[in-house]
Amino acid sequence: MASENSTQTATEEIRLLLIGPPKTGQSSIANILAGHNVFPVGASSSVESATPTTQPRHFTNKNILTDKHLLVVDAPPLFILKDATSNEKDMRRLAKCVALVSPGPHAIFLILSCDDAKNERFDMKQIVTTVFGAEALDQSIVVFSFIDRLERKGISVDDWINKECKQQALLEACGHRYLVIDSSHNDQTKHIDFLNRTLTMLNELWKEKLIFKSKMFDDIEQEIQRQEKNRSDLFQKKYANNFYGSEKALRLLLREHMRDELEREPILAEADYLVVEKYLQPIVKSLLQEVARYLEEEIVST
Ligand SMILES: Nc1nc2c(ncn2[C@@H]2O[C@H](COP(=O)(O)OP(=O)(O)OP(=O)(O)O)[C@@H](O)[C@H]2O)c(=O)[nH]1
Ligand SMILES: [Mg+2]
Repeated sequence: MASENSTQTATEEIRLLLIGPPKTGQSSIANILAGHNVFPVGASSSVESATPTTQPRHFTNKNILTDKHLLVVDAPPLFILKDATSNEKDMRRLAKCVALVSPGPHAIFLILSCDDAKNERFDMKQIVTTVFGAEALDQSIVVFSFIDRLERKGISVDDWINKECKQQALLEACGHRYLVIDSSHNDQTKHIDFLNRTLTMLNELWKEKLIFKSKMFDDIEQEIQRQEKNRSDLFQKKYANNFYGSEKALRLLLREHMRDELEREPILAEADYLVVEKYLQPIVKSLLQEVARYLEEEIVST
């Protein structure tokens, strides 16, 4: 962790992408990782996803790591797709999040609750493979939330993971990397412990491979760089002329600016969307079946 008065300009960043089914405490965990309450957390009783899908989805903490920026992207639940006609809007939201972590995430956090009845409805292994490709699992960490519910039932986390948890195939595919947390509390000591465990796991993971890359991310990055070039005059005027850091640090600043634009401006999102669309079209088609099943079960259970 960075010291409070660290003055060195960051020249690198760590990008974390969080995905998972709705209502798993994903935004709460995103806040813990980001070190700030920036992602809206909703009431667990409401049926609708509490984090509005139009809400900003990214936050960069510039002080939490020594000499690095930490980008946290809280992706919308992958089950927001309703039917074939509402796909486009939802695909754009997903496309935006993919563009926000360009040129590729350093780690993908798959957020699931310690509730198998709920988890069984989502095949995260299949979803991650469909959206990002099977190699993305090599760069993924499973986070089980709601462990307080196990504790209340008198079940130890280890017992639950080893004897009851039905996510063994996913855990195996992710190299048995997992973390557990009760993300409902603002308990700083627990948060720091979780962050330390996260950092240890990330350091282990990065011994193998630092960034998850794919053809999709390469193409998106190319498009973003093209957009950055188009805006270079504007950037020069606004930033570069008064910037005294290194070239690398300036690039980080510009990317930060691009991400803000990406979330605000429909024109830029449009350009990115066109690039991502060709990847997401077939993905969405294959996800639709899963979504239809989820919605059917949701209707039955309400
Ligand atoms: N008991 C318990 N409640 C939790 C835990 N994590 C989050 N919550 C609560 O669950 C509710 C939803 O939390 P969020 O962080 O918004 O979950 P989310 O997955 O982002 O939800 P959506 O964005 O609405 O899909 C809030 O009331 C949280 O306080 C946990 O580990 N245990
Ligand atoms: Mg949320």
